[in-house]
Amino acid sequence: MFCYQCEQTAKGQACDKMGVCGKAPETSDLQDLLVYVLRGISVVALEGRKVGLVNQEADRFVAAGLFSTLTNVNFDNTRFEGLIAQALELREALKKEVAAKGGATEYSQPPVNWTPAVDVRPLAEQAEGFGLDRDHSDNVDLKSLQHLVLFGLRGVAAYVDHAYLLGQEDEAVYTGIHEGLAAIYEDKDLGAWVAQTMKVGEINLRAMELLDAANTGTYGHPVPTEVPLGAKAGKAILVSGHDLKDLKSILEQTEGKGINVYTHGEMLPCHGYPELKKHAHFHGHYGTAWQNQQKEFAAFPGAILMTTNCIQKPSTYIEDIFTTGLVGWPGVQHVKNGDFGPVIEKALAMPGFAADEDKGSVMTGFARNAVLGVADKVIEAVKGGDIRHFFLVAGCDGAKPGRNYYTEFVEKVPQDCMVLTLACGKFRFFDKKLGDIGGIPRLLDIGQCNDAFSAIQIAVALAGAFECDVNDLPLSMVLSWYEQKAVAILLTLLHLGIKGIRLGPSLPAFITPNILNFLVENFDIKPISTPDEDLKAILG
Ligand code: FS2
Ligand code: SF4
Repeated sequence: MFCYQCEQTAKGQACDKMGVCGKAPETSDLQDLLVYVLRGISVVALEGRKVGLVNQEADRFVAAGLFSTLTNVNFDNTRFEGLIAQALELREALKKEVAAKGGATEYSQPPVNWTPAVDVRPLAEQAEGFGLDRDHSDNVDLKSLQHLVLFGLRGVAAYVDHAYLLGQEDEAVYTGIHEGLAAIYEDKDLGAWVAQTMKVGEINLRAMELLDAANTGTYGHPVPTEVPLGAKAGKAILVSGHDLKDLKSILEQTEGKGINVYTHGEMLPCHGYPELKKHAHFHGHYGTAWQNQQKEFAAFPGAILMTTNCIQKPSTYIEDIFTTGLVGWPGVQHVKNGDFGPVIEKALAMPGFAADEDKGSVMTGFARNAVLGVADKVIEAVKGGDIRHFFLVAGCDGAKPGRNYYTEFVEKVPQDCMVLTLACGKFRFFDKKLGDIGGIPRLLDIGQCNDAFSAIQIAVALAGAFECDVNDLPLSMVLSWYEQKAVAILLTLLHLGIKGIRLGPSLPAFITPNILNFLVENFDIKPISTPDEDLKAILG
C-alpha cells in the first residue's frame, strides 16, 4: 500500500504498512485499483462526448467510486471488490456504446484495457501493482500536481454525489472529473498541470453550488437555531456523517415511535434547516468531532447511523452502529439509504437515556441566507468601526496534535472581531461563549464542510457591498485540513484568486517544496505559526 492523501499520514510522509486511519493494505490496494479502472471509464467517457454520447450511469458511478476512496469512508474490501467488478462492466458497456456511435474502437491508455487475470489470486493481490507511489512520472513536481488533482477530485466527487442524491447535477462537472482523471495519459507539462489543478477548483465551485441548491432547495435555508447539547430521557438514535437526506428519512421513519434523534459531528448544522428542525423529536447534538467517536459512540445508549465519512474502527458498540450509502466497515451492518428499519429496531431494543441531561446549548444556522439577511447591520458595524475584522476559522478536525492552535486562536481573537466557522474543526471552540457585537453573535456557524459555498457567497457579497476585491476585505482565512474535501475547497479558493490563506496544522505530504514555493509565490499561502504571531501579522 501507499497512501498519503490525508493530513494524518504516517510520519508526515505516507502510510505504507497500515493506514493511521485503520485502512488495511489490501483495502488501500483495492482503492487504487478502483481508481485505475475509473480512469479507464473516464477516458472512454471523454471519447463518448466527442461523438455526442453521455452515459449518466457511468458519470455518477465515477463520482461515487471516487468518493468511496476518500479518507474514512469505506474500509470494506468486499464492497471495493464489488465496485471494481461494476466498474469493469460499465467500462466495457461504455466502450461498446462509443464504438456503436462511430467513436474509438481501440484505446492505448492501459486502464481502458485492463482486466483481472483469470487465476486463483484474490483481487486484492492483483491490485498491488496500482499504488500511487508507482504513478505516472519520474518528475516529483509533476507527480505532486497529478496527485493534487486526484485528491481534489475525490473531494469534488463527494459534493457531486451528495448533490445528485437530492436531484442536482451538471454534466459539465462530470466532464471536468473525467478530464482530471484522464489527464495523466496526456503529455502535459508543469504549466498545464497547474491549470488542471485550477480546473478542479473551478468544477468544485460548481459542485458545491449544486449541493447548496440541493440542500436549501429541499430543506429550506438554514435559520439561526439554538441546539441543546444534552439529552432527553428516552430511546435514541445518533446520526453522523454529512447526509441530510438520510437524516430526513430517519426523522420521518421515527415519527411517533418515542425515539429522539441526535446529531453527531458534521450533522450539527442540520438543526438549522426548517424542513429538518420541524420534527419535534429531532432533539439536539451529542458529542464533538469525528476523531472522538470511539469514546462518544461507546457511551451513547442508542443506535448510531453513519451516513458518510468519517468512520473509525468501532469498538464495544459494533452491534449498535450501522452504515449506509458509500460508508463501510467490515462486520458493521450496512443498510440501504432510506431503509432504516434495522436502525430503528436497534434503538428500540436499547436502553436510551434514563433521564434528561442539561449540558447547555450552541447556536448554528448562520449560512449565507441568514448572514446576508443582516448584511446591512454588518456593513454598518464595519463602517462604524464596531467590527474590525472577520476571521474564517474553518476546516477539518483531526486526532494529531497541533490542532489546539485553532482553539487558542479563536480565544485570542479580539472582542471587536467576528469569527465565522464551518466544518468539524469548529468543535475545538463551538461551545465558547464569545458574545456579540451590536446584537450579531461573534461566533457564526455557517455549516458543514459541505457548506463552504455558503462562506464563499458571504465573502463575495461583502466584497460587493464594500465595492472591493475579496482579498481587500477585512477578512482572513485560517484553515485546517484533514481530508480531500478540504483539498478541493482550497483549490476553489485558489481558482477564485483568494490570497493569504493560512493553512495547518501541517502541510500536505503530497506537495513538494517546488510546488509549495509556487503556491506561496502566487497565492501567498502560509503555514500557521502561533496564534499570537498570526493574529499580530493579520491585525498589524
Ligand atoms: Fe470532518 Fe471528516 Fe466534513 Fe471531513 S467529519 S474531517 O472527512 O468531511 O470535514
Ligand atoms: Fe494514511 Fe490518511 Fe491514507 Fe488513511 S487516508 S492510509 S491515514 S494517508
